[in-house]
Amino acid sequence: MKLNNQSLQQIKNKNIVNLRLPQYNRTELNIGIVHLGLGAFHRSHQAFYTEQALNQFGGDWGICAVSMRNKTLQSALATQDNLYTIAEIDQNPGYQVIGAIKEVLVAAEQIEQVLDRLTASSTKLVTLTVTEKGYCLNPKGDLDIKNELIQADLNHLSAPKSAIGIIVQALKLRFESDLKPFNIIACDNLPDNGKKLKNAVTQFANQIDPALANWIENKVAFPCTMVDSITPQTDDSTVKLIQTELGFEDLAPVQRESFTQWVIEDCIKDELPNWEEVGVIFTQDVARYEHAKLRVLNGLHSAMAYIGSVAGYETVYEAVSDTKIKSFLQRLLQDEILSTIQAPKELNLNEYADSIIKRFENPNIKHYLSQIAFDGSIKVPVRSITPLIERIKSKKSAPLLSLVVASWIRFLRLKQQAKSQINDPIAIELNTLLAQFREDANHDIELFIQQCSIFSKESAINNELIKQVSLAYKKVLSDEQNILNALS
Ligand code: CS2
Repeated sequence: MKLNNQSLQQIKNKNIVNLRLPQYNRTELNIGIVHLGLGAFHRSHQAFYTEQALNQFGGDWGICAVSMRNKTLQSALATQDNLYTIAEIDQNPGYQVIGAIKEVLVAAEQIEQVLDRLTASSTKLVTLTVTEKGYCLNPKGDLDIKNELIQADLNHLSAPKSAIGIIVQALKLRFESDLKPFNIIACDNLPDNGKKLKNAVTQFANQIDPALANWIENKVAFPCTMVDSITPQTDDSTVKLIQTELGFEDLAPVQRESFTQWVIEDCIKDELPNWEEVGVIFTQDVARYEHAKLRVLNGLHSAMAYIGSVAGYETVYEAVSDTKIKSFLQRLLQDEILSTIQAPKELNLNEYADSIIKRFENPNIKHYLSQIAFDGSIKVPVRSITPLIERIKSKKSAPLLSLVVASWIRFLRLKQQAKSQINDPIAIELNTLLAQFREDANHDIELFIQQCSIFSKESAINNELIKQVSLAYKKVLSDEQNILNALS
């Protein structure tokens, strides 16, 4: 039996205990949210919270989910009326069929429909998971005007390609027809995500019409958020699991841990889905949650991604099961990271850190290190280089954070030497720098830090960075075959 509107009743009749199904009348559900960046994370996280709110309170908060380019998911979901299952794969697995996504569009091919949806008066909210690079920012956090997509959109805004261009064009059309704007919720892992998005959107708008930029500045809320739930890419094992455990075919399920958290800055004055009643935290203090999560969870993830990959591991579970890596992560937290975090009052940082390591130890989740290792030039500065620089500024050394940065650089060098693809928005620049390496730690690290565009040009800081990261890189190079010896 295939999952779709028709089979839902039959599935319901099976009374499967650990399966939750939509509780509302889906045919009457209208769309109130447009989501940009349809991927596994949106479906496992924001769509899940919206589904909980619909189940308990109803409301016209159906989602139009927009994939920026990829059509695969659209085709798979179309065969099952856009229904799909979330498999929570902890010790006691739980399943939930999500009905909140009513429509799926592909921006690269259906831009008119996307803009129609965004300019419909019924659209109240836009949410966004376009990954860090989708914000098209330069290292200073401003809109990267030189970015190819931004250039293309500035020249041809009626058919925008970037998320920023799409948002501005939709707001422009609403502005011109005197329609209230929508509010925009950034849900990617970057600090001050809402502020950065607002910056990018208003700076883009300013290039085409300062009055529009001013309207956006004053009328659109861009709350900052912290999103969390470990969601590895879907693979065949999830499809099989659902077939065996639930007895139906779902070609587009998502898998994630059962833990999930969403913290949203409390600044939207307009109506929202009843998210607060289903566990979303609304607070003025989102920056602290974000800070703690980015440095602990994402920081450790990146540390494992590079150290673990160089050591030959494939998944987070494999990496954290190595006692040398686990004890390194614990020391990294205790000695260098936790003291840089201003946590929210209600959060016990030590307990939070322990609970995150436990989440990594979930044997059922196959989270590939290669997935986390993507886009290092955007992730590593936020997760490891900034806390390292903070320690340098307060005259403290940070050999362990330096080792994470050194492992990232080593990971890149090994890729470049093997001529395998570096998945990074600045891959060309990285490859050019890496090609000049000589396996001499002082030379290579000085070159990298002095020339790579992600580093600022503050020479005092860079000199200290070069010193600390070179030392770590030397350790990594000295036992090429066994990076784990560098951890002790
Ligand atoms: C990961 C995150 O791929 C990555 O960079 O660190 O996707 C992480 O799994 C999520 O932020 C967890 O909430």
